Amino acid sequence: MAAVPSSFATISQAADSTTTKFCGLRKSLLPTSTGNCFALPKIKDRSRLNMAVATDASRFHAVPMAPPDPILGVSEAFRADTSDLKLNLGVGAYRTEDLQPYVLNVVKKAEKLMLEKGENKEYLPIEGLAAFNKATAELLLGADNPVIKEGRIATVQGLSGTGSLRLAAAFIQRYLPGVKVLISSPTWGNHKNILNDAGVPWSEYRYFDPKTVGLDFDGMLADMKDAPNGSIILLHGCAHNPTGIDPTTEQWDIIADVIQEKEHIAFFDVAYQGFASGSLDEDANSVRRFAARGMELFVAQSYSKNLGLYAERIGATNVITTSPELALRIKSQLKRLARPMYSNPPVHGARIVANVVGDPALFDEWRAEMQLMAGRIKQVRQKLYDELVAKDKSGKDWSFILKQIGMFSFTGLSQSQSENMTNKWHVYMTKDGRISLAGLSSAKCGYLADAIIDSYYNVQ
Ligand code: KET
Repeated sequence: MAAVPSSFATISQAADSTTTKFCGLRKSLLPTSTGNCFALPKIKDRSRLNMAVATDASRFHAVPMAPPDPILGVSEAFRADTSDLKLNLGVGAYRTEDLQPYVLNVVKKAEKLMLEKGENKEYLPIEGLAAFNKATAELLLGADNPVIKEGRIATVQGLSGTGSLRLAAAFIQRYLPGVKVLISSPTWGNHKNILNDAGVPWSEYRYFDPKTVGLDFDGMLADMKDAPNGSIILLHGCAHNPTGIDPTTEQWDIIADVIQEKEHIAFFDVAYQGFASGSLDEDANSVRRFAARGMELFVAQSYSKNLGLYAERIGATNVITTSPELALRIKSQLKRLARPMYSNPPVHGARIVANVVGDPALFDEWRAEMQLMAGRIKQVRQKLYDELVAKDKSGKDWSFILKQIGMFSFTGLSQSQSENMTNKWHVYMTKDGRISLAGLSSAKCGYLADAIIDSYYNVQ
């Protein structure tokens, strides 16, 4: 393949010592630095300090109460509700038909194997478990992908999807400073927090068209074309959260054309591989098409949903680039960013993934369980639609529910209507009108349809 100029061409290999240089830099930037980042104010300021202590019992008196998280806060409110009717459709977490949390059989088998092997609990390397990193890149791209064969990918185990996005954002902040990340409107709410906390500027591109309850493809392309050349475009690899609307294969190709023309970099968030179509391969189609063009990519992966490893915090940051030598440099810098943040990642989830993906029998079993989970969600999606159509005599078209894919349905309910769902019907959901179908059972579809119809027609 012809050598393509890389956006990361100026990155140097990280030295062994990871902190000295930046520590020195930070110290010199601190106006009151005494050589210690958390130094107390100088002596002349102490009287002010004592007065403050005398009038306010705590040095933290000015700390305001943070609002509850728009997604995880919903689960907190759900736990506090004592009604028998309550239904948690807030967080995207898979439940069984009995609305119980689900540990995949294949995960239990992998854990049994791990226990039998009696593996130790020593630190992992900064980049994580080698077997996991190999398995995760192969799951993403396919084991035969030239990107893997040519060693043009830097993979670092991350703290699930969120931590992997955060590490990529830290890399962008350091090596592409000032470059804007464009995020879809709407998107998963935490994208904004992650970019804000990493000091990465962002703006939005049009994505959802409420009139068609579909993709605003023209608006999306126009906004990507209007962005400064060399911007970063954050895309949901599949099962867009919260809308459940993905581009078609043809649309993905046109998106890739625009990104290449504009010399943008695509940044894929892959949190639902397997949950859109039920097939792990099909759901990697977008990323694989982009990679086949020789494009440089960021990809953050998560195993929270597809292996049900929510609490294990297992995922990966991948950077696909133009040469193996550059991939090594990028990996060295990802490690350098990870070391002072969390040092090295946890081992348990990494071993589960490595065992499942690395063993053909377990892998097949996983695929079957994945299809089972995706299938159950499709069933309740259909049942909810049927109930809405049967109960709503107005003739409103509810078919958008069937067109959406993945764990969620974006109902179109407004904030006050969503609040009615919770306050009157004990249905817990996010205020943007999103419901997690993964938390719904067939038995509850009729009740949910009643709640939606009441909220839609009786609340402004
Ligand atoms: N990306 C997207 C698009 C996403 O929806 C989530 C989680 C993540 C990344 C991160 O998941 P992690 O567990 O860090 O691997 N979304 C669900 C949970 C959450 O908000 O944390 C949700 O939207 O309900």
